[in-house]
Amino acid sequence: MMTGIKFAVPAVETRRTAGIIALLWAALLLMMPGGALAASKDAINCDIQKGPCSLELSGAVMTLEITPRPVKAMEDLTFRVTLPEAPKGDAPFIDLGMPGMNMGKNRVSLGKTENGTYEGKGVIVRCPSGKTIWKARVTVPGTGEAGFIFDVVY
Ligand SMILES: [Cu+2]
Repeated sequence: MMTGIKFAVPAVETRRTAGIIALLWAALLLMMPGGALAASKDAINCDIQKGPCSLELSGAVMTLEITPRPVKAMEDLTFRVTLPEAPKGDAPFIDLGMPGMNMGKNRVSLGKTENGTYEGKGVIVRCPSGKTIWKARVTVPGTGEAGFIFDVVY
């Protein structure tokens, strides 16, 4: 019965479909800014397998390097943070986690090296979900924090 009506009034049906599509499109456009923002917050912002990554922190450039490469889960890794100038407060530290997932506490303490960078050892675990996107949140006490999001090899 329904199909019969559809075929009987194709012009009306097409116009209605076009109207619905226009409405959906308008709704999508309205939702876009928020949606894009939510996605970019957890999006990869660092190609850690290629080399050091830099992010802005309080107007200065902070760099993170993880070695050895490829950066693999369940291996002893060295985390190296470079800051334009030595922080006045305590040494920076790193919290390892996954975007949108509670992976428990996994903090890497950093110590100052001879050439003024900060280094520490840590292990990235293998997520049971199989997801490989990890986040290293670097906190510089008294200055702020920035999150490096990257892909890890399992
Ligand atoms: Cu996980």
